[in-house]
Amino acid sequence: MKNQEIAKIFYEIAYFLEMEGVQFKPFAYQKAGLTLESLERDVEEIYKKEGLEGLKKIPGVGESIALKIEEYLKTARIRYYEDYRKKYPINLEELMHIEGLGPKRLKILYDKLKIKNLEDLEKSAKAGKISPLPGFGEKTEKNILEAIEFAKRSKGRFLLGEILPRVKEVYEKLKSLKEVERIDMVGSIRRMKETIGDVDFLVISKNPASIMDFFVSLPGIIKVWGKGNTKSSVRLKEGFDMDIRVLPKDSYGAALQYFTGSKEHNIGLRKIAMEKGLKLSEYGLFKSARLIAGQTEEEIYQKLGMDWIPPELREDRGELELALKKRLPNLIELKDIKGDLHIHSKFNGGANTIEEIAEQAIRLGYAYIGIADHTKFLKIEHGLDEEQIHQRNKHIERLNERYKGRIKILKGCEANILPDGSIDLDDKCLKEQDFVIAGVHSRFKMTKQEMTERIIKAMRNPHVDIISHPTGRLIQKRDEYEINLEKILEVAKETKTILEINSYPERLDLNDVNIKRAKELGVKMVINTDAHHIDQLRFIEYGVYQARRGWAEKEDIINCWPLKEMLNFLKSP
Ligand code: DGT
Ligand code: CA
Ligand code: CA
Repeated sequence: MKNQEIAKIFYEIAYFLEMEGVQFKPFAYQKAGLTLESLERDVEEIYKKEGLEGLKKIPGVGESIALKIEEYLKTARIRYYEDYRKKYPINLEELMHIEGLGPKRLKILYDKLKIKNLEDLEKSAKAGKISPLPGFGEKTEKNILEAIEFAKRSKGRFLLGEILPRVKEVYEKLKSLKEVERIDMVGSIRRMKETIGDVDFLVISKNPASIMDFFVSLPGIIKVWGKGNTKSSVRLKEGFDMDIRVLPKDSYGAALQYFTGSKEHNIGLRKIAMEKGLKLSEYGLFKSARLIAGQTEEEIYQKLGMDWIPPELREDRGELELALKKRLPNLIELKDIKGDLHIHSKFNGGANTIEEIAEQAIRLGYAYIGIADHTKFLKIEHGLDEEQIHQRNKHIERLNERYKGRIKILKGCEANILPDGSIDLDDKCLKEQDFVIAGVHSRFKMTKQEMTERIIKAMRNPHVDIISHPTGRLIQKRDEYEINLEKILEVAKETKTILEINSYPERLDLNDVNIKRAKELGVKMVINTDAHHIDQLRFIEYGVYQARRGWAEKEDIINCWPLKEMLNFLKSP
């Protein structure tokens, strides 16, 4: 599927246009990129079936963008883009993700210092050549160096949400082969870790050679690291590696257990086996030299006197002890989600109308949705003021008449927690909402004490129900803000403030460890998508995986509850 490749090009075109200070056009390319990136249908299929007209029906795709998609599908390049790349021969992929370096600044760095990549950037910053440039200064130079460190640390790992759809595609292709008796994803991708180093597959097959041939010739492979009789390893053009192993049926369960990991979990499990006088390896569970379990994972855990452990829990964070006592949590599942409370509509610059969002939510089987538009302080996101919110609410009330019995639309907002902890809307407006989400969207670099007090003050505001993306981290881009999370959890419990598990692939905030801690303290959470486009409503699965990794059960997550129960909790002081 070429959707992601084209989306990436559009984002880069938008970036080049912004470097040159072009108005409006960058937004159009960004929007097209966003749409393509989250589109479930394959653009190539659309084009094959419906031609240029079909492309133009994709929201956000007009004539000129459709022509560029066509050009790419036909020639594997887009001349408009190639021209920009010649004009600015810089490694955008490396540089555009450096926090604090926008397109305007990147252009200055290229024009004045010929900075083309991360290495150039680091050299110049270390030599103090950046601070004297107009609009930069010493503080910016220092921030750039910090951001470079961050980029280096996270190199070589990929966001789960970025690669999972692609990996599932490969999985389905392999699964459809008649020679494949069984196939599983293992390793970190089975544990649904937020970032993935490489992707691992296990297969049962009577004809391993044909599987190896098929695997190394999958479309999109740019390098074959190794091809053996039962094991191969490749790199995809998206940049990540995939390993595959074909295994005998008798030890498949043992291999499944071993290669799922984590390494820490496996070490703990082997220790338990040893204490029982048994030996566990990737080939099976043995008593002396006799194999006593190996075909399935379940029988291995069972012969060790334990319950089977869901892969998301296998991080050696206490799951082994609980499995021995047969007291593992009853983890939430995707099907438990009854609604999504953090959706941006067209009112604040999102891509879709509330009607479109409601229709999509009905398709997902939701009982309720919450429209949580940005509010006025956030000008770049077209935040709404009190009057606009009031008008929107009247619109939602009319829609609720129309959708009665099908879905309930809740009136909400994602308001801003200002640096002093106050909220950027008046009380009358806040009172008018079914629920109020509040989040930090500015001044990220405060001291730990200041930031903690800022968020606590918002939680103590009687109108605030939910704190969005509570730690503010962006995976591989920005660390969490300095906060005393333990203190925030305490106050959340006391004030019955709900903390969000934001499902956006680069947020996943709260993360697994923090979710587990929140649960221990009895803090309630909500899994939201923060969707700006209806196709992003499917991100909810990533939030659910993260919640499972944090041991969450239905009672911990308010949007697993029926509407009435959830509203009661929101309304309680
Ligand atoms: P990743 O790829 O970095 O996201 O993480 P994993 O967990 O997928 O790690 P990977 O691909 O190196 O190995 C897959 C699994 O194989 C890993 O989760 C556990 C198992 N494994 C690999 N190497 C070792 C090892 O040295 N000791 C043990 N006990 N298990 C290992
Ligand atoms: Ca792996
Ligand atoms: Ca591997």
